[in-house]
Amino acid sequence: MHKLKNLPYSYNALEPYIDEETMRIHHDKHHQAYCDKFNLALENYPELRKKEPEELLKNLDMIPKEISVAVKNHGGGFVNHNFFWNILGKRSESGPKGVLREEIEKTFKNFEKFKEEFGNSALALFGSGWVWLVLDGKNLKVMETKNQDSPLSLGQKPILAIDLWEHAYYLKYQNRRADYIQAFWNIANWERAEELFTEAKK
Ligand code: MN3
Repeated sequence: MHKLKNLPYSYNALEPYIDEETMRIHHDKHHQAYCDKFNLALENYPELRKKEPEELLKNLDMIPKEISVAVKNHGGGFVNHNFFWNILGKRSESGPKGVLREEIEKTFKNFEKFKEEFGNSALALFGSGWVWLVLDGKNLKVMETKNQDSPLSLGQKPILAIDLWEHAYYLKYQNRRADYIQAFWNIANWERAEELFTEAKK
């Protein structure tokens, strides 16, 4: 059985950018539901249960047909949110400092241009989904995924992500998605992103 981990910080740690109630519902209800339904899908597949959820998402074509949609949706939701909690938290207004900064400047010209592309993509996403900064082979790029699809299923290595399901922001921001995206820059954990980038480059 996969278990839901506690948040790596308190529920109110991201205030005022993400409110405590949103974090409680998002983690304890939504994320828990993905976890439960993912476990349910794997109930009769002890071999698959032993594997890391990320491995299953990287190899969706190997998953038995009768559970592949459930693994994609609920396994995706489980893994995406594990990623998301850890890429939030530590406030670093100036953005990344090390090798990731250099690579962002190389790819997007400068940090502000990167924020613009990521933000525009997040604003434009239609329906529910995510926007990511990923390492695609040797290059950084901004991409979106629909629903709970994981970039891992497309061979991409995630560095940063924003959850654009309404459950991630609606209590505080209602229809003002742009304000939520703006707030995100105050709580993006660039130290973690640097670590992920360094790891992904290996
Ligand atoms: Mn969510």
